[in-house]
Amino acid sequence: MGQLTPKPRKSAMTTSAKVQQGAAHVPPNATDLSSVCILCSHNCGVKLDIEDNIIVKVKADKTNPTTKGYICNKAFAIPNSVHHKQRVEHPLKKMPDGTFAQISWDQAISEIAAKLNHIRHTYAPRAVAVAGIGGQGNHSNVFGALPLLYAIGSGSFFNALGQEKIQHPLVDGRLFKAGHDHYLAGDEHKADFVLYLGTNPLISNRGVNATDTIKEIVKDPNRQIAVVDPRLTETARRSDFHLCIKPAQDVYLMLAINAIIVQEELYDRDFIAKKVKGFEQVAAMLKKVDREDMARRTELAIEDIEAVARAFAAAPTAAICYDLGVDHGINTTLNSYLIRMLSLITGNTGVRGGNVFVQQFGPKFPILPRLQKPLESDIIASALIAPMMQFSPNLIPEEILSSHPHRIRALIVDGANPLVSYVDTKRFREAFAQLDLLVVIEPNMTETAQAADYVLPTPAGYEKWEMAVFPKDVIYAQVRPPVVSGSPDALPEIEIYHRLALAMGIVKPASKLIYRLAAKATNPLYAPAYLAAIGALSFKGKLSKEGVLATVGRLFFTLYETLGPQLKNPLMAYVWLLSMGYALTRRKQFDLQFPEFKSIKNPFAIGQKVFDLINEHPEGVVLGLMDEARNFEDFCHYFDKKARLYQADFIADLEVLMGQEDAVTDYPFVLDAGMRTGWTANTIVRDPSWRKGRDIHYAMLIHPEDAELVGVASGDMVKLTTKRGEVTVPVKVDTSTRKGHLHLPNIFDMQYPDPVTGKPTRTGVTLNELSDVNDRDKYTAIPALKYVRCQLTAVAKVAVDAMPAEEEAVV
Ligand SMILES: Nc1nc2c(c(=O)[nH]1)N[C@H]1C(S)=C(S)[C@@H](COP(=O)(O)OP(=O)(O)OC[C@H]3O[C@@H](n4cnc5c(=O)[nH]c(N)nc54)[C@H](O)[C@@H]3O)O[C@H]1N2
Ligand SMILES: Nc1nc2c(c(=O)[nH]1)N[C@H]1C(S)=C(S)[C@@H](COP(=O)(O)OP(=O)(O)OC[C@H]3O[C@@H](n4cnc5c(=O)[nH]c(N)nc54)[C@H](O)[C@@H]3O)O[C@H]1N2
Ligand code: SF4
Ligand SMILES: [Mo]
Repeated sequence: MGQLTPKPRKSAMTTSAKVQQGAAHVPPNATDLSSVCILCSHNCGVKLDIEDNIIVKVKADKTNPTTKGYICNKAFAIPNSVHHKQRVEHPLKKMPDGTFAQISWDQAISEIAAKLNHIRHTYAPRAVAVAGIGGQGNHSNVFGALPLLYAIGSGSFFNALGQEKIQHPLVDGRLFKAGHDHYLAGDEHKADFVLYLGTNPLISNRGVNATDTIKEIVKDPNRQIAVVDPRLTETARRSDFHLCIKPAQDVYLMLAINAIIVQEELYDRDFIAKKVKGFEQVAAMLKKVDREDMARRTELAIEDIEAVARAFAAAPTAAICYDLGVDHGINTTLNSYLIRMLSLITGNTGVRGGNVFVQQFGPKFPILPRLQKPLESDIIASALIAPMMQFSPNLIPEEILSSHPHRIRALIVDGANPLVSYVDTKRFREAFAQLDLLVVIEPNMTETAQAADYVLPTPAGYEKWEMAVFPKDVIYAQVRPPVVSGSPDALPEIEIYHRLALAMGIVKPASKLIYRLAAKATNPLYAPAYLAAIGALSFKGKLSKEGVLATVGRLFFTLYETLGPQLKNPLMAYVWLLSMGYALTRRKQFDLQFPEFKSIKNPFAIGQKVFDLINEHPEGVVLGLMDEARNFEDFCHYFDKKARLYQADFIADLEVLMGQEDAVTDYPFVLDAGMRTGWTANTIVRDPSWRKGRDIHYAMLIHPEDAELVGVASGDMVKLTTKRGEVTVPVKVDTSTRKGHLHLPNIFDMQYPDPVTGKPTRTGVTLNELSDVNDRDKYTAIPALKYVRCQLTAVAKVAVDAMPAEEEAVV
């Protein structure tokens, strides 16, 4: 049954008071405040001007040490993401009649804490789950949400990376025994040859300052680009080779390219001898691959594939950059494997200009023990960025609907909008209806918030202290202060989790001694004593994996409670811990950037230096460099520093695929359900007025011959049907699209009040009414959003006054 809720202690009040005070003290007018753009993971540095507490101007920040003045058009939508009509201002509770009532924080926290305690004690800790965290640029919530799960012993963690990128660490874990704190990225800005697979960086800005990088490559006669994409994209137009592949056939293309390199002996013998184990077994498979048959499946000319394979192998350095075209395709894990195979056999892994292991700021921290397997599948989790294993959000519905007593019953959604952005909205709605508790932590009244039992308001990423921790090719940190103040009744996520932890009774009160040590923690002589004290307080004498995790969880909360109030914002307590951990475990990288501090021996003094540097540089600071000569060895954790190229199950799967043909289906078209355009930013900007021009930005691209076949012209509506649902969308006839292929921008329908009538109005397409939670990768459950089979039928022209406002313009 529910546990008693301890009374809030004095220390907690101190921290909370400080948080709120911080928000209130932002000056209403200011210019050139350093911040970042949170609309994609590139996190460009920006300078913001503020008038009357409104962001009025966004400028590129030339002083940001990684993006150096780079931005794209979307940055100008930052104000729209903050100042709009759908903000949540107070804690809300769903009433029996379905409306929301405003409640106090004390009521919200004590009721939610009692329910979470009841669920974890009556059923199992894993019945409490978290979905979301992070998003594109507000990552501070990780320091609250994960400790809460750790402290109660739940491994039910689902994150956006789990639905697009966890196949990368899964494969890297097997091939290199790599940890969570790395990402194997194409080093395209230094490469002689770049293979872009299923990505359109000129629009999505993937990589390092993509537009500038691509311009430089195009200008240089000695560098080349190959693009594999069914569409003649903006990036493909700039390429030397465009392989206009049949959708979802990348696995055959990659088999062909690897096979050509082995069959023609174009591989890098020295590199393989030094760094690769298992090449012979893989080569034996590749020698048998029938390249002509692979070409037939991809609908590419074999000569074109050979030209790309040979150019890749011949280039002094060659990088592979791949993204959703492959990640959200079918066979996503096998493709990640084949991509690493190509990089390894051509000697391009861990090499500048090839694919390098990049990392984020923080300590070299081992992946925390795996706590659980899913109840309903064999899918395993992987850890990426955070040391905790995460699952694909695709598993959430079945883990809620399971008949197992330990099924998920309470879900905290924080930094995600599952009823819009997660796959298979219908299935999610069915599952959410079976939850005992849905809590949504949000700055905005989203579709998921509407379905919640409690909505907890949190400041937007420009109204609180924040940071973003995506890996880059330098070790980099930028912690940004708020630039505007939001609702005085909103609380940063870390404060919300801390209050929950107190109310749930999962943290012990800190002694006066710990407070005294905390007051001196920023003195390197006292830092070890403070860390030892909070470690000892958090440890409950259990060395089991649950015990270790719970210690970590409690330590994070005690740190927040005791060090947080000493610093200019409680978030800085975590930054301080990361700084210490970084200095203790990655000194080499720090020394490469700051050779002048080599003589300082005390790692805690270096940690304090790191912390001070972050405080002094709200525009961001480079804190370390990769050791270029040992990049491979630094991240390949096998004792002999050799990659394990041969993976028996992957090879067996590939052999099966080579013997299979495409299944015949009733759905003749392939839909790319989420193309990035200059006017898409996931679900972050709800107010659609940032999209300029008269076009319908969410119109679906269709090849001219297909349009003729269906009997539609640009601006006409079609009914698009999949096995899961149907939508009616306008089309745009587009000659760069491949026949049989369709692209819908990832502009979701997030109903927003019309500026004149105030009536909720369509803003996009309910894309995930079309997708199926079961169309997923067998290793990771990553959804095949780039391969949604569908049918099209023309919709009879509708009278203009029956059309929603935005569609009138084109009919
Ligand atoms: N402007 C903008 N930028 C963004 C975002 C945004 O919303 N807007 N979102 C950010 C996020 S979260 C992400 S994950 C990234 C994604 O960034 P990208 O992956 O670069 O973007 P997409 O447009 O989703 O897909 C890339 C390409 O895959 C191609 N493709 C489709 N099917 C296939 C296939 O079967 N094989 C191959 N080889 N290619 C295929 C498409 O034609 C498309 O050109 O963008 C980030 N950047
Ligand atoms: N059909 C289809 N579905 C897709 C995709 C696709 O291409 N097609 N792309 C997928 C991809 S690659 C991604 S990355 C996901 C992204 O989808 P999600 O994981 O849902 O993430 P976001 O769209 O970034 O937005 C998350 C939510 O965070 C809220 N938010 C903003 N700032 C803060 C903050 O400071 N704190 C908190 N707590 N919340 C905040 C926003 O209001 C928004 O509701 O979508 C996926 N879904
Ligand atoms: S949306 Fe544009 S400006 Fe914003 S972070 Fe991404 S690339 Fe930079
Ligand atoms: Mo993404």
